[in-house]
Amino acid sequence: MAKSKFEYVRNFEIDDTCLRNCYIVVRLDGRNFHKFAEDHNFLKPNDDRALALMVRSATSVLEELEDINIAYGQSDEFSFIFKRSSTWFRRRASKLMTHVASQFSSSYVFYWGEFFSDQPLLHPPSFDGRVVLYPSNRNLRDYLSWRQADCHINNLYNTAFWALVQRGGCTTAQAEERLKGTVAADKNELLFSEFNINYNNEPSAYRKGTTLLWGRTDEASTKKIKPSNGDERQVLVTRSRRQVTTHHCDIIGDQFWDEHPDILEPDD
Ligand code: DGT
Ligand code: MG
Ligand code: MG
Ligand code: MG
Ligand code: MG
Repeated sequence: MAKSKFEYVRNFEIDDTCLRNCYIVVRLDGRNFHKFAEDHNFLKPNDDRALALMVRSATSVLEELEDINIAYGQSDEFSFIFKRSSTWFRRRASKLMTHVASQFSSSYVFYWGEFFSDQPLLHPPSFDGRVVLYPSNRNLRDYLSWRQADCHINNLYNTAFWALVQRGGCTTAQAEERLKGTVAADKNELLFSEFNINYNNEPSAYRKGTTLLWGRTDEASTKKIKPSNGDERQVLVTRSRRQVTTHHCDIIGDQFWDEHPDILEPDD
């Protein structure tokens, strides 16, 4: 087929193939969610509806796209890790990133009403995306540890901050002043001695964020069969189905990785 004289413009497209053997991480982050949370009356510091909607949207990304072995989310962000051996979309970074971002954003809107039944969606949310490549299992684990440590630091701060404001009668400026220069142990102590809150008993979803993995569940159903030499009868059949599973556990230590040896592919 003859090419048009315009065909040459294709050559302006740049190659953004992700380096082979690397894990491809796509991290999304809600745009201006400070304001989005205010506008939609998110509870402080953690809104269960908002967290569940993030997890539902991320689940849709795992279900609809290929080759994502694990995802981790907290606050208004989610990281999706493509297998290092993935060849989906010829590993083109822009394709992977935009598919993740648009599947996530449309799911966030699509499922909004399931989680916020009394709160209308007032304006369209959006999520930025970036692609980062990690060449070794250690680097990937350190990346996920970094995000989970961030979750812990922010949540401990926010828990202490909002306890001071909501229960301690502080203004936000006073709460900020009280927490200035404190380390984790100080915040734990403050929560315990002033508000009788044992931080370790706070919901693990808040403290640890959410990890999504693929698991299998057995689904039972009944099926009618009719043997040639007998009467029709019902039998119970179980089918194993791949399903996204949700975890709020530590992913920094070795235990999680020992328990889930299939997530990582060996370093060469
Ligand atoms: P960005 O990402 O630069 O466009 O700006 P933001 O405002 O999204 O900032 P970011 O991503 O650093 O911080 C996340 C914001 O989302 C933070 O201001 C608090 C808000 N947020 C996330 N989850 C919750 C929640 O469960 N409850 C409330 N009240 N706010 C939340
Ligand atoms: Mg930000
Ligand atoms: Mg944000
Ligand atoms: Mg954020
Ligand atoms: Mg097309």
